[in-house]
Amino acid sequence: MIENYLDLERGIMEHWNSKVVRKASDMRGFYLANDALEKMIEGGDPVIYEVYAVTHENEGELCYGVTVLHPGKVGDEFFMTKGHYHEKRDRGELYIGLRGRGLLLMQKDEEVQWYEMRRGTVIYVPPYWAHRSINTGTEDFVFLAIYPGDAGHDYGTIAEKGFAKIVVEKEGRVDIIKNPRY
Ligand code: S6P
Ligand code: ZN
Repeated sequence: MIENYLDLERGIMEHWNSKVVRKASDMRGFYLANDALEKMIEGGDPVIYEVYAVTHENEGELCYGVTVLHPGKVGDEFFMTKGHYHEKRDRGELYIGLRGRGLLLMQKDEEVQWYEMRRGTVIYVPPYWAHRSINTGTEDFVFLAIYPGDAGHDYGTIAEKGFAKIVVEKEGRVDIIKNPRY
């Protein structure tokens, strides 16, 4: 498909061929507060985020997708995506904020960086950097991501170790602290 329509105000994309829904039960092991997560799952297993994407698999092609990350917390940690490296590590990505507010957390070896995102923010994720988004606001955090067709996703590395930093609410403020499990 060549042409599409993205409602920039609402962050809704008309056409997509891939929809991924991550519920609380898909996020086991990603948050420090296991008990709080289990309680949430028992209480109805809410959706944490959805991704609507147009995908192509070949080298030279591009994929693009809208992520809708809902607001909320598990324990003190804000709702976040799983986060990943690209399977082909030398593939970069572009993030564009559409709605709400959040953080993009990036990590390469032991180096960690984070960037605030809101409507209009453009972040270039260079090759070799793992990336995770976090909703630090009270409404949906929505962004568009554009990445190479053959990038692939390596979730295992992050699932095992997490990122070196976690994003929590402390005394009503957003705090980026050392991940005690890392
Ligand atoms: C894909 C891009 C995004 C994420 C999406 C969900 O390379 O970075 O579309 O897939 O934000 O995050 P995750 O970590 O569950 O794939
Ligand atoms: Zn990516």
